[in-house]
Amino acid sequence: MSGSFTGTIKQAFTAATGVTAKVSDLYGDIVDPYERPTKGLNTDHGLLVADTDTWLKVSDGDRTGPALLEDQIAREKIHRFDHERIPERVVHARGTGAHGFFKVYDARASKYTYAPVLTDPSRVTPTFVRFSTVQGSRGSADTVRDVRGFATKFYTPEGNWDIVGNNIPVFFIQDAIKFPDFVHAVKPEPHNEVPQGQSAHNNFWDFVGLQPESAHMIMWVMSDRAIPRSLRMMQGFGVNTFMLMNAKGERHFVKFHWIPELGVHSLLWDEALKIGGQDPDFHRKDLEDAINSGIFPTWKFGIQVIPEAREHDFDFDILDATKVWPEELVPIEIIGEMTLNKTVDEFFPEVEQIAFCTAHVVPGIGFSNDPLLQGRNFSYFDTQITRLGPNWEELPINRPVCPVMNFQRDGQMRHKINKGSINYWPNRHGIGAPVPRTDGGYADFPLKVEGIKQRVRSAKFQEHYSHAQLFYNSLTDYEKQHIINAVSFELSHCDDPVVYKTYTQILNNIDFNLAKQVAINVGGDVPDQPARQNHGHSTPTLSQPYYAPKEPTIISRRIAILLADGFDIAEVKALRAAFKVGLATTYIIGPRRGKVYAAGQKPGTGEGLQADHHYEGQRSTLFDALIIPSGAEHAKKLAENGRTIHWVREAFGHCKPIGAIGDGVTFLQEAVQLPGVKLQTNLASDTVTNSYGVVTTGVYDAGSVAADAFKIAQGE
Ligand code: HDE
Repeated sequence: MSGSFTGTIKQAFTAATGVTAKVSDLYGDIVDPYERPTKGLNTDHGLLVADTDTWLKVSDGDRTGPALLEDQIAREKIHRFDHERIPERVVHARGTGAHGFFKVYDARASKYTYAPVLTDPSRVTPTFVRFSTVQGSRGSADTVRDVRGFATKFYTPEGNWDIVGNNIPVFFIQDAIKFPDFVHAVKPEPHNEVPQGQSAHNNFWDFVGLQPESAHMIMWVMSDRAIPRSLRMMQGFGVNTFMLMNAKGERHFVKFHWIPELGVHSLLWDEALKIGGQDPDFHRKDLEDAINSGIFPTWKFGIQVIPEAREHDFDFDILDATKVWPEELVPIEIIGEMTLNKTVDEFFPEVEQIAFCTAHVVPGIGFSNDPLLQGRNFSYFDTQITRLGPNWEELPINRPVCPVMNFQRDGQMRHKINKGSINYWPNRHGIGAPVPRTDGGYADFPLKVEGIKQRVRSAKFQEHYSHAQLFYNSLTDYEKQHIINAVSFELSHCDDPVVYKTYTQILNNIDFNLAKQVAINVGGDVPDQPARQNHGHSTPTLSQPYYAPKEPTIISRRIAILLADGFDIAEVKALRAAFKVGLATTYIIGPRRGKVYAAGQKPGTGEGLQADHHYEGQRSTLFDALIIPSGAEHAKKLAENGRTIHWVREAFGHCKPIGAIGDGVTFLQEAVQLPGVKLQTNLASDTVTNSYGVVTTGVYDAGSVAADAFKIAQGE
């Protein structure tokens, strides 16, 4: 990767950049010209409501008689309620979003494009991002194994530009015409609407087994990428190949990239499964909490660029969305960054009504002949008409911040009122004359096209395994093991032997060991030799740890402090202060959601520390790290409690960083007395760091608290 990515964490965003032109556009027009004598509830036609609790009825004053239809106030309330739901998105129904802004560092991209949004460093472009899962419906859980949508709308003075991307750089299919089949196969099965928020079922694995172009994508979806720790810790990819055009009229193929400053991190599968039940809104709340506490998620923006003349220089087709452009061949140039700095005020009009369209580009950006993209350009506009109606682009969250003037008219829910008698072009007044290209009009890229009309895919589109292998080869051993586990989980949920046997054979085209292990786990036919030679290529940039910030950070991490009565208050205070400096959040987990008493403290004296949660209230899965401070009585009580022992064992099993001090170390040792686990501890002296991510210290030194705290949280 080239460019200015340093991995440093920046937190500084001024109030000035906090309110973007789009946010003012959304809220700037609310004016109440009338001072009402009485304030209160109104009907939609403006009537003040005296009683919203009781339907108008015939009554003898004692007993209630029939309700009267004439009660307009009651009827309106019910009518409006009856029609609150709109069709959910056919895919990506479950999501959340936030406002932000985008800036480029300098004009370096002007050698590729004349789009000011990508070349003018003085611009602050408002953005809105919607993150989503794909398979589940609107109410499904956040932490399911799935691709995450990462769709960004840039509100530029030249019009809206949408990058409707995912957190995975490739896709399941090569040609848009296969999309309905793919979505039908992955969605709940038609006869019983099972499963929800999962791809672990016969139909999905049947389809991908018969559609080997999905092999590369399957490797990604079975990897840790599909269970992110946070929406703030995911990469984003435009996936499709777009075009850039510069002022000289030269064209370049381009792919768009988002790289999170906090690094790319995942949950473990066991955590993801449990959080799905414990807190189905985990990601949604995580995004909201971070932004509301001023820890604004930031992504570097990068482009991979290939000059038009080099279109055919690669052993894969650069228009094939099932292939990556390896960074060794095409480096990413980092040209800007985006920050999300405002949560939404109302979910429906912002997150539900935002509507993206891949065909929304601005001058200087255009489309390649990527067959997936071409189909998407048709589909997005079309789907919004079903979901929101033909005037969907007039909705406040969708309307551009630049003026919109054209002769599109009428249709359901038209908001705009045009003046005058002209609604066509050309007209005798010259109203609405198209702007010449040289003066900002959108210029289509001149491109000579010739060929024979036929349903074909080009030769390079026929090769499906080389990039799947490249991805698999590039992973660390534990990432590979996670894929073996994930595919085994999914295929074990398929009860038709044809399905899991076929897929085992597909896997053998990618990696022999992967296929063997999965076949053993799920009852497939265990292969005795690879179906194809491994090309042996790998690239570090496909593995998650590559994106770890260069300066380790605990920013926005959730740290649990496990307490029973009798803990050491000085330690806990010092630890909390140190974590606060690192912008991590600490939570006291205690025997009750009330005061927990330190050694020497008594109830009823005003002493004690307020617990955030009871041991049962929040599980270890919802935290990034765990601290057990000292205190003889507290450690004894923790050791007597099955729930706290489970807390520690579960955190340990999930490889969470665990810190323990003094008596807390004794408890920790007792709790994790598991076969093969021997914690190195030395209660008489300083910090000991175990390979398990456990940090223990016998004597607590308040002077070095900050250093210890950071070490603990990072599990060094
Ligand atoms: Fe989508 N996709 N898609 N998709 N997609 C939709 O549009 C479609 C594809 C993606 O937060 C739909 O407004 C076709 C790739 C995201 O509102 C629909 C094809 C990528 C979102 C649609 C694809 C995506 C959608 C459903 C194959 C990654 C959520 C609701 C040719 C680059 C946007 C909607 C949001 C949503 C069609 C493939 C990403 C039906 C036909 C590849 C992030 O129009």
